[in-house]
Amino acid sequence: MKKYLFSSRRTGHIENMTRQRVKYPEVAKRIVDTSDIILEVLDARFFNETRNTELEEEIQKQKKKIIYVLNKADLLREKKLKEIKGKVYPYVIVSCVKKTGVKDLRNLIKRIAKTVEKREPREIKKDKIVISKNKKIKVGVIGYPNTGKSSLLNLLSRKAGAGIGSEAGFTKNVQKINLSEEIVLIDSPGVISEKDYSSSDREKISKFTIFGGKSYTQVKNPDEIVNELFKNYKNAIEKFYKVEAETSDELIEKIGQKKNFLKKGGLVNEDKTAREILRAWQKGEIKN
Ligand SMILES: Nc1nc2c(ncn2[C@@H]2O[C@H](COP(=O)(O)OP(=O)(O)OP(=O)(O)O)[C@@H](O)[C@H]2O)c(=O)[nH]1
Ligand SMILES: [Mg+2]
Repeated sequence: MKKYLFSSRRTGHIENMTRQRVKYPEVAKRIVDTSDIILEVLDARFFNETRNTELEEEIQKQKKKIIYVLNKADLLREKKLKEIKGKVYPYVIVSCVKKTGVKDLRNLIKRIAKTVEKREPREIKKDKIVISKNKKIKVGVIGYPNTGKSSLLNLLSRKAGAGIGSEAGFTKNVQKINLSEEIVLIDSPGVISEKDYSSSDREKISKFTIFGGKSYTQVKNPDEIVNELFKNYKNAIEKFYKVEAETSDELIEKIGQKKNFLKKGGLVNEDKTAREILRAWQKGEIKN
């Protein structure tokens, strides 16, 4: 049932995958074109890294309103929470898990909606932008894969309307939900900024995997990504697994031993162990 955004190995449909990958940024761009207000959902832990500066420029160019939604606040320590305040504007700090900040966001949307100039309403129909009869104010939700766009929509609508998935690239098409009589919310698939995305550049792949853009289940070389992670978050990983290591190879070795992730012959299963580390990281169990 599920299609995978990046993994061609898994399905074998390489062409299909490539075509899809090209399509998503276009969908996000169309959301910007047709919306009056854009919610950019960011992972509060990596809010700079999960920003899409290309789309933000487009939003500015088109003089649309933006609201930065710093989600997953439950995964941040108090000190970090303080640090991120006011770094982007206007912003709301939310947690879809703890259900905090949602009321503030709803109020902010309503307040900004009142300031939206009436322009000729447009909407996406069968992949094309058309003049719309619908006079509702459109609020488009954009953001990096896996930042919680669909979760947020569910909360805002108080209905379990939009599908949620724990794998990056879950939402495949555009979904709409009424926020009020006058306001409609539009979900979209997650996209990584063009400058940060690559299907071959290992450094880029490592980076966007660390920030949640690609699921730990789908990466080809989990050990390479653990190596990158280790460079920046050594202490956090050591603390979480209660091990000490000089190198990321040693780290994988020790955690594999500890978890008893062994192959035939008793050697540590490095792939499985590295994925476990990435899983814990992506789920926010390892806190930095
Ligand atoms: N800890 C935590 N996890 C969250 C929060 N919001 C969403 N998640 C989790 O993040 C994962 C992705 O959530 P989605 O709502 O599917 O994210 P999305 O941005 O729609 O993802 P795509 O459609 O793949 O781009 C799920 O496992 C959610 O449970 C939050 O506030 N805190
Ligand atoms: Mg989604």
